[in-house]
Amino acid sequence: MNVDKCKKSIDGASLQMIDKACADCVGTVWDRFEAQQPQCGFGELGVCCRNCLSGPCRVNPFGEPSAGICGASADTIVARNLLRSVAGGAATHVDHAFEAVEMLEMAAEKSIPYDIKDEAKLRAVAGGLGLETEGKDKFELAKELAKALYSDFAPGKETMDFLKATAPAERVETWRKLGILPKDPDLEIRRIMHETTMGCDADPVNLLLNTAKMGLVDCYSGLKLGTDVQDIVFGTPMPVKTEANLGVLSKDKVNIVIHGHIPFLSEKIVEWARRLEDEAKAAGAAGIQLSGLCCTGNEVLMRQGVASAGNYLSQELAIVTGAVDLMVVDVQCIMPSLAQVAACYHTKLVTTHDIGKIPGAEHVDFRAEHADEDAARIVRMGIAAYKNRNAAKVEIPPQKAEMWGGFSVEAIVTALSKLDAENPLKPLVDNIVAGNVFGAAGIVGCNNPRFPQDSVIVPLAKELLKNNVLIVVTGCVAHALGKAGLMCPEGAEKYAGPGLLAVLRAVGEAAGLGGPLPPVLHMGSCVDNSRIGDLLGALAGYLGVSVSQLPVAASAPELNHEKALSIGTWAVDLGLFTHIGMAPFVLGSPVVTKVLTEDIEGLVGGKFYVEPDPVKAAEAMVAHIRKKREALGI
Ligand code: NFS
Ligand code: SF4
Repeated sequence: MNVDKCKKSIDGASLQMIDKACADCVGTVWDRFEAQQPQCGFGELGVCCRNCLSGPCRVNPFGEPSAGICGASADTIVARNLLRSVAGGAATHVDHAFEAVEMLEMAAEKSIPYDIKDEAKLRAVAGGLGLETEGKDKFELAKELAKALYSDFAPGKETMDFLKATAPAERVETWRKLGILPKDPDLEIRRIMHETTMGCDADPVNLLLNTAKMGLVDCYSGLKLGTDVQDIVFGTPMPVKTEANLGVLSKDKVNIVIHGHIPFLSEKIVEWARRLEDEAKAAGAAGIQLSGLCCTGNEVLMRQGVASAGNYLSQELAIVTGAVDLMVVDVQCIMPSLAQVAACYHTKLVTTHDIGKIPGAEHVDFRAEHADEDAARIVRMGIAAYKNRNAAKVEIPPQKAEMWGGFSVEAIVTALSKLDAENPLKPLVDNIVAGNVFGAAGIVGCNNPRFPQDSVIVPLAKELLKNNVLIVVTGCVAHALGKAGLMCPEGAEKYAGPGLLAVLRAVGEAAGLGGPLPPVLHMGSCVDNSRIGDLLGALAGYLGVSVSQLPVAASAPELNHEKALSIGTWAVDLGLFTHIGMAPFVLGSPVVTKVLTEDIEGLVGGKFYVEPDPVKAAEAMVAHIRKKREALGI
């Protein structure tokens, strides 16, 4: 445990738990990060290939060997590796969304204990796809919608209907001209695996165009599909107040922490935690305290107001408090180390998904068909574990901050309609034109142990707010800024520049929030990045311009997962200036690096920009916004 402690996190609660882990002799992600140093330079440059059994090959971008055994150059290897990673990210979102469509179908057939909660959204999405919505009850229409959505996964289409129905028309035309409109997601992902295998595509430009195509698969068969279907089944989020950080854990209650990504599990856990309060009391606890980590935490925060225990790098630390009785997980971003950390305390770790099993955890085969029984069983396992809690090992950090969530596009439009019912986007656009709101930024993505936890995210956000840039967030960035106190009305008073603050006050008062709107609006989990796309599409439509002309920028300051790469690729496809806090593994290829950070702008309007320093990154984002404002003549 030699890594300087302040190099691990800027969050006091995390630092306290890192000390406790050390005292309890529990290894954490930072110890393992240190054990990996120095990390392989070939890997970091992206020039290592093991796509066939002649390899592994390592190419030297500065000399010899300049090619792998088959002759693949650094450009080929880098582009191939990047494409596989982006396809990996897209596959997670497509699989997630497919599962959501299956759930929609089963809910429509009433064969599972889930309702269809947002009938208005059901009708809007079905209508958008050209389905006849009149004279059908919600279950009948949901069945038809599921069928239509499945058809996007079937062969034979020129491109996915859902993409054509939901992406801005100008963008669809741009993508068509570039030849990157995907046919169907399964075909495209299969083709990428084929294309990147030994002896197929060696052309870095062709590989990069197909990377851009994967960004579209990621959004329109993944993010947007997942969000819309989940809203239909669980309801579209509306503003809700909660709290964030490890201080939300309770000394007296059964603490159940939900971690992963898919709300079909977490929504049921929330329901059963509420229903089994009395059993927890009978076991001697004061009740059940639920909290969430990562994106499933965001899902239940947005819709149910469940508190946030933290983001990616806090997952082990939650258990280190000694107060977590049960952690239940499904898929993605779950460190396998949780089993070892849980074994040092009384914490029960429960896996629930076919493709998310962890040695050392207890597996409950959670199925929608018997979701109530499964969720009740898991909550009862938490209550039983509470009895094993060792008070001497419990230390809950005091930090927790007020945090607001629930800012779906529908919620934002509802709030703005209090200022102009006819034309809800007008007040926002007028304020952008007047310069009170200088522009907007979407900050999204993960933590990464390369950066002290939240150390790029928080200063970047503060700097942008100072410059009157309105911020929307998703994913682990939301937890970071919630913990830092930027996602509540007080955060507006403290951090927003004067122009922005006046607008936040006006909207907050009109919407009856009892104070200014938070300066950082929580739009959800990482699949909910589609909400940011929808908002931008609506603004561009209102102004009659392309999304790429808007005075906005995107950022993933502490990106980690392949999902962040696929989402970032889509953001660039959308025409956005996309800041990332570190280069992905591409620097071994000057061609790939130049295309991603320069040339691609001429094709789609967006590009990647790499900068680890948050203040410099904010300056570049503000400069980009200024350039876009000037081009629009505002
Ligand atoms: Ni997004 Fe969610 Fe967090 Fe990164 Fe992981 S939780 S889907 S990938 S680490 S933001
Ligand atoms: Fe080496 Fe080529 Fe095989 Fe890759 S595909 S491991 S570069 S021989």
